[in-house]
Amino acid sequence: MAAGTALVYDGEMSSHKLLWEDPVCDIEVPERLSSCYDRLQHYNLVERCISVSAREGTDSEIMLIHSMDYLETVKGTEKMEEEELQKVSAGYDAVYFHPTTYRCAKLAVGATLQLVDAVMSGKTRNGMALVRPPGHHSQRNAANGFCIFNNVAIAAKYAQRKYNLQRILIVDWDVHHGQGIQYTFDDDPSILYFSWHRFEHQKFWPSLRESNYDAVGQGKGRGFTINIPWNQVGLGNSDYLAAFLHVLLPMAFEFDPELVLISAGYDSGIGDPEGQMNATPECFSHLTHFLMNLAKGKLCAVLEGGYHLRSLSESVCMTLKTLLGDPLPPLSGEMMPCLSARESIQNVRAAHKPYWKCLTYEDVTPLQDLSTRSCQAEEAESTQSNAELLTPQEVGKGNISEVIKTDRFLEMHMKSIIVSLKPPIKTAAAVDESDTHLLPPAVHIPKGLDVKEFKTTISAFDVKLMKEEALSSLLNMLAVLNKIIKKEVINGLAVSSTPSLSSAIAAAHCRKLKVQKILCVFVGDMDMKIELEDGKVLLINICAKQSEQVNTKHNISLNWKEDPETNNFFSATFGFILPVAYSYQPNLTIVIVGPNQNLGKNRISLLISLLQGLAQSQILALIQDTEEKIMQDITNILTGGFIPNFGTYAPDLKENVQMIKELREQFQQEWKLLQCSAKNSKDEN
Ligand code: X5A
Ligand code: ZN
Repeated sequence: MAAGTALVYDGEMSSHKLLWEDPVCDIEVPERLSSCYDRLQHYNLVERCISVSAREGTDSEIMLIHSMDYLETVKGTEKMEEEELQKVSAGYDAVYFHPTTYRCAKLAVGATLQLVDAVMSGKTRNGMALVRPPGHHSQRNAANGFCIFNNVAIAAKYAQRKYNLQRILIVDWDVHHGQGIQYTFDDDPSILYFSWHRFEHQKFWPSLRESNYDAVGQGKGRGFTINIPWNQVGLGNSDYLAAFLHVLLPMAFEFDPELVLISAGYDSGIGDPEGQMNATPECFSHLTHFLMNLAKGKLCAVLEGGYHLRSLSESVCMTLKTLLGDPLPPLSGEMMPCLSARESIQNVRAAHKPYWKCLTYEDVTPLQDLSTRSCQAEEAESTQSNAELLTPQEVGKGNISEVIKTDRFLEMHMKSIIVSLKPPIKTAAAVDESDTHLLPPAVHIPKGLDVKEFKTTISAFDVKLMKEEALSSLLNMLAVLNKIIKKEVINGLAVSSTPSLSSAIAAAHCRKLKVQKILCVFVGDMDMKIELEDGKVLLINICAKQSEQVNTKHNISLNWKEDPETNNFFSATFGFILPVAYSYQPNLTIVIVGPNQNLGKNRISLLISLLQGLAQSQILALIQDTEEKIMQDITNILTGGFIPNFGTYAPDLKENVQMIKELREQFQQEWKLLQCSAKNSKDEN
């Protein structure tokens, strides 16, 4: 199993710089690269990565995407004087050349390919390449938008040829449309290209008709280009999250890529003068974390844009930290996608319905862009202003004083979100003596707690009737839970003969230790004994049996019908469980796996893996002792293993999708990330 994270960097790529005055290009500066690297060093992330050297991309590699003529043109700039350079530059849209541009552009290509090789050869599981000049706008015959050679497009072609890959996903989270990548793979169904971008009804650069949601690809490639046009500035964490949950992830899991490439531009982050968006650095942790569950974790992030140096470098750090497997900071801000973002999401879903099974049973009707109110205005209404702390909405505008404001905001923000020291041990377990051999050696097995210490927690329950064995396993579980709450470990698992009672005791114990919000996910048919009265618990129950209980905001049952043909659970996971969980923002997650669970180990593994994005990755997995066969899979996920393949894709059953749709409608006022369209919102009621 491949492990480790590659970092490809070469300071020489800082030599490419603008020699004359040009207000369009002057934001693409050498410090973009060095400030990222400095920040990585500041967080001691460089030393935790496997360093991979850059190299020059070869002519034939560059010609996987670009014409020989264009390559010769770029080559020719190496010997030019400033005046000539300026002339060549003027022949393209938003581009500058420097005598070292050709060398740097070759290094950017080669660095990207070195990263692909590290990941595809199994030297590392994933990695990031910090490169300049960026690539995603450049085209067969043209430089464009600061981009000379299309690093990511070349990498995709290279990976297809060298490793015989059938399916590659490219996620372009840069705030600009990577039209160069789109043109390259427009009719190619083997590359799924996803891009979101500032669009503003085609007013924003590059102002192309083909950046809109109805550009879905051509010929055989129809459906394999996904564009989310953002028609307003000021979008942020919850809008991006909604786009992932309701658009990209269902399609990406259906596509089932063998490799994920990220065109990782950070001009979609807060404070960026180009993007004018509000996503805070930890948002990129979450986006990265989602994508790490595809392609057995094979993921290459390649730098594109990003022009606010502090925002860029903090976001790069959060991306790399996540690739390294660190727990994720909670996503900040109110989890409520704005109307304009929901319109875009609805339109993309409608445009793609003919091409994706995951959308078959969703009713998505296209809609014209109706919204006129700004997102800032909308958010200002609902966000309480806080005199001490600046909110992202207040700082993300982009002029000089705003740049400094963003610096100050990020200074405070990063201090508050960076999870204090990472515990040396990731996972603790409470299992029977006879099962310890099933656990990897890195898993810590703490000593059970003394019963007296837990008298008050336990006294409310009938533990006196318990066999000694059951009681001691309960105390072992509480020892694991204690370690999670005290942050001595990140997560834990416990085997129990009475998981339902154990979970109730665990929840009671959490409350005693002042854990504010607990997310409990039950998988399997069990009685629920958890106290729900005080709203400190949100319970999601995934069961086969129809329960007669009436759903409430904090107690929701999903009656999931099993279908032997259907090896998936994606509509429930992305369409309901994660939106609710992210809206709730728990401090701790408990997953209880009981008998008759009708999901199977892959789907439970994926669910647990995704839930690690919440509650600073603090999860307790409680497994019924009759279900021990799943213990190793869950341990694998908790200790940082990757998600196995799902096998052939089959869409979720119509009745299951229907049920999810109804639940979404029922709860989208409470749990707002469930909203994936412009209707059913407060705006129209
Ligand atoms: C890579 C990138 C942006 C070009 C903007 C030109 N390019 N106005 O972010
Ligand atoms: Zn960009």
